[in-house]
Amino acid sequence: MTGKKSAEIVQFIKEKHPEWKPFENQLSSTIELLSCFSSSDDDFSKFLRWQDTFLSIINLSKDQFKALCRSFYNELEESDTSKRKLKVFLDGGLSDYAISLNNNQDISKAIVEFHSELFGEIDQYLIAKDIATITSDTNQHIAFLSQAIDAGSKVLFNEYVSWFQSTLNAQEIGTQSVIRFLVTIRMFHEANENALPYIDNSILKLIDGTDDKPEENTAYLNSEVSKKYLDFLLDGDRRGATEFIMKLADDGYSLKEIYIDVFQSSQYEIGRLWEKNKVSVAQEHYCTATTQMIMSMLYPRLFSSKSIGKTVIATCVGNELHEIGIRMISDFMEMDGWDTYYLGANTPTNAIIESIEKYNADLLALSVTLTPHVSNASEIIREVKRVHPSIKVIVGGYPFLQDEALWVRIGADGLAKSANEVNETALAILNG
Ligand code: B12
Repeated sequence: MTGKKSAEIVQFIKEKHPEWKPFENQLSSTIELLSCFSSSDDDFSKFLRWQDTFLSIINLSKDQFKALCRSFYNELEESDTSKRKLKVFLDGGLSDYAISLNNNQDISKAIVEFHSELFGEIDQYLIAKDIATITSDTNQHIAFLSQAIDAGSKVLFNEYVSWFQSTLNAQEIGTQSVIRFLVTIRMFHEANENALPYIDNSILKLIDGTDDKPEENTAYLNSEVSKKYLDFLLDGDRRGATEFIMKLADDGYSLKEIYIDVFQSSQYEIGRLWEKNKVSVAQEHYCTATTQMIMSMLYPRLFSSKSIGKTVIATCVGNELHEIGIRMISDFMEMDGWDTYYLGANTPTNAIIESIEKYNADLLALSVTLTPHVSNASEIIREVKRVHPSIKVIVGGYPFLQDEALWVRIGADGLAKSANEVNETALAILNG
């Protein structure tokens, strides 16, 4: 806030004000946050309205904070604009800012309005995007973050924040925008004691820089064939991609290898490139559609000759559109001798229950990719087990790869992290 870098300010305080030494940790956070919020002239007065929130985040009392600001004040030149701002604060120009809203739609709308009012002029993210995009982004953020809280998962909460950070950073928008967003949403959750630890933990991680994502990760493409396949896709060469895979299959690559080493790894890589703003939505759709088409062409090759006499129903939950994972699960189980009924995406709970009855299923396989759909999985499991107490449920998908204890909390009987593991885990579940 004084124009100095935060490390210099901390050093300055430590030298001139030894009384602040015990608060060394909070000092860095304080400075970071202050510089985050007060980088324009009129912003500081806005910041004052919600300093309580901020103080609780850094675990400093109001009196301690005022004393800290007074230390600053005495050291500042008259010409420094921060001096004027600090005077407003030290003179007690504070007001409470309490907002109570009930439904998610209204909360998202209010968050966007308030966030824009606070930071509209200084925040790169708010400057770069139009209001419709910000509103739809905020809806998504709220859906993911509130569901992570409902699922009791700090891992998923932090994972989503880190994903948001990574997508913004890829567009040359700094992490401060994420911190500002979290501080804004925190204000809307002040009465929600359940939510605060998640938000605070995440803000502090971002401030400390402990949540930085590794710069480049190309580990998803771990073989020459997967690299070659992805090149075909990114070049828009569907025919080349198809011929390449058919030749692999003819040359003796097993379907399981093709599915995991080529299709899955290239899908993960496309997701990473999309997150890093290196491929467009259209490219991602093209790659996914091509892979799904080739999977259908391979389908006639995958039936197993011997049945193990077990039946599985495989489906996505809720509005989940990510269906390749569960399709692979179903195909692997088919190859391992299961009778499979693949219901795909968007299947209502009563249709799942009817299918269990109709096909006399032993196992239900549920796939979730997006965190907001974790609660759908948990509801389906509860309902299905109420109607069919003996049915076993195996789950998998992105949130379960992040938070390895999640499957237990939602009442599933087991988790498989990839199609390679599913047969063994599923049989272990059925054998109790
Ligand atoms: C393709 C894709 C899409 C396609 C899906 C099309 C389709 N027909 O499936 C479309 C375009 C619809 C899409 C949309 C969105 N997507 Co998308 N998508 C992807 C992408 C690139 C690939 C998914 C995939 O095919 N994976 C390959 C399969 C084989 O892997 P898998 O699902 O993990 O499955 C394996 C295991 O998890 C496990 N498994 C999975 N299910 C199950 C079930 C059981 C029972 C078991 C035992 C095991 C198991 O076994 C599988 C096989 O080994 C991922 C990137 C990624 N890392 O996955 C992003 C990704 C999942 N998408 C993402 C996002 C944000 C979205 C959108 C919200 C974007 C938006 N703002 O519109 C929407 C949401 C749409 C919706 N309502 O569902 C993010 C999620 C980020 C997060 N933090 O949660 C990801 C990670 C991309 C990224 N890196 O940013 N997406």
